[in-house]
Amino acid sequence: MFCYQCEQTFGGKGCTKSGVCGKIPEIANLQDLLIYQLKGISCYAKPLIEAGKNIDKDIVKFVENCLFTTLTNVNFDAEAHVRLLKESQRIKEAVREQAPEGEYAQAAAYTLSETKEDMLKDSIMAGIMYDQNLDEDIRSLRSTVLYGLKGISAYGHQARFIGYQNDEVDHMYFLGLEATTNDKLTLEDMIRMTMRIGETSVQVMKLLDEANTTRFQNPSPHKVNVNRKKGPFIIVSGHDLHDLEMLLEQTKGKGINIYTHGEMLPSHGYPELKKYKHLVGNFGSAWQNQQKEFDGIPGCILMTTNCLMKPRDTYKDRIFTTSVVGWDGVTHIGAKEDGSKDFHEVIEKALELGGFQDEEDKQEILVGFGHHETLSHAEDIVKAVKDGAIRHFFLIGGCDGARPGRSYYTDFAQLVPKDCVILTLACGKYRFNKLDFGTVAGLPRLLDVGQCNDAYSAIRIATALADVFETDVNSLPLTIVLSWYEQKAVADLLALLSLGIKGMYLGPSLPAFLSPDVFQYLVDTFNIKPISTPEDDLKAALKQA
Ligand code: SF4
Ligand code: SF3
Repeated sequence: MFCYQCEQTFGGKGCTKSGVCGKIPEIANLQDLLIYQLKGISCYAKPLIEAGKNIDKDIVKFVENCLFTTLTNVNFDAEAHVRLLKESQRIKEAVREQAPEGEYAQAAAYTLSETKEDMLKDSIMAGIMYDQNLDEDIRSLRSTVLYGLKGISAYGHQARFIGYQNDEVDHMYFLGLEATTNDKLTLEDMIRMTMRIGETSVQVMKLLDEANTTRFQNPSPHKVNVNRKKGPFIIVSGHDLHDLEMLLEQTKGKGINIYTHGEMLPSHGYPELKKYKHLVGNFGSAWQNQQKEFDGIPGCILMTTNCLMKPRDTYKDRIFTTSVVGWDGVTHIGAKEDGSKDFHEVIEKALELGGFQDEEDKQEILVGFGHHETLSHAEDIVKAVKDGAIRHFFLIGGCDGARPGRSYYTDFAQLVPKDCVILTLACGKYRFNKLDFGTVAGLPRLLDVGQCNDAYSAIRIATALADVFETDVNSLPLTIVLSWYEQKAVADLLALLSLGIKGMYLGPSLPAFLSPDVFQYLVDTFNIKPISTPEDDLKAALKQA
């Protein structure tokens, strides 16, 4: 196996023996072959799209689901991959029938083997490093495009689940995947494609924002209890608000408390979710602490998306997966034909386990500062900046992870001067969101904008403020400090770059899939800066302002 798609990749270079995430070679190799199949499908789909034809939405959905399945910490179930591989062959043949005659890449011509053993043998040619002669910058950009698409697929999947889709985003899955197997494309072509992936990432986040704010209304400030309450409970993790909504409906009046976990925290801000009185709080801290925090708890956990870690035996019988998430031996709750889900197994188990017997004192944190809420204070914010009460804004956001270098983000947030506002989003916020930052100019100093896809909200906030100040985003007193871990952060980063945002700090380490030349291109074009120390970076950011 060879995988270098996430930040915790072994030795900062690549996982070759087994994934640091727990992905065994069998899964990694099946994922390589699945991506290879998607590339094959895309080779046939591209001329159809170019001829103005629409690709069947079931095929789009399949490709989107497969991409999402291979995202870090999502699916570790070999049989689930074999099922998807078999389906991929059927789909490839169907698209091939419609495609014009012509010369297609090897991935298009390949016929899937019958057995898992043979698939694993075939997977060698689908590996990232298989073509030893491939230019390292092309390999790097192909990987960047693929990982950006994986991130986009996660957001696209969530939006589609509640009935929102966008043809341009849908087409980009195929056009992007085809580009990663097209030997005719030059470095410049691939750079252009990388920026198109960034633009698509903006589009899909906008779509998801529209989907979430239409269905669940615009988030508004809400205090969330982060300590436990007495009684049976279910913890809902991941990003999918609709899964949470279905579970809240099905647990109504059953005496079960629902807690959010990880990236589900911002759901407390949405009026159509916070109206459920049994949505009582947020459990635990960042995803990488789940094995310790879920250990033997007297309740259930539902994983709707990433990040899933290897479940310990002490809770393997009470953790459930849904959607594209999976782990061999863990009960999976599938969707019915109409998209609805029946969570009775989770509910019964939670009641049987009995829940917490004691209650902790309340401790609350504040969420709900999406673009709508934050911009409702625009006038006050602008006045505070003009009066000098607010000196600078820092957006400290992105993924969390287990590496010790990530204390940088906690230290940075704590060092931010009292006359500056901190905006945050995604799960990296767990590094500091339980600290008390107080207020500035009547506003909380720490504003939780939402999940990683709410990078779109941050963009809306920044562009609206830039308009008021009659300037551009790069001239605002704003510094973006990104932490990355998995491929949604890659999509977010590309989105920001495609909008021309410069001078971002990126850490805790640089992506292994960026070749030195590609990284240099990003430095030269976008002035990307690898993080150094919180003290130095903060000083530089405030000096520049
Ligand atoms: Fe390694 Fe990350 Fe790939 Fe897992 S997802 S195998 S940790 S690079
Ligand atoms: Fe976190 Fe896994 Fe990326 Fe939506 S939950 S951000 S790491």
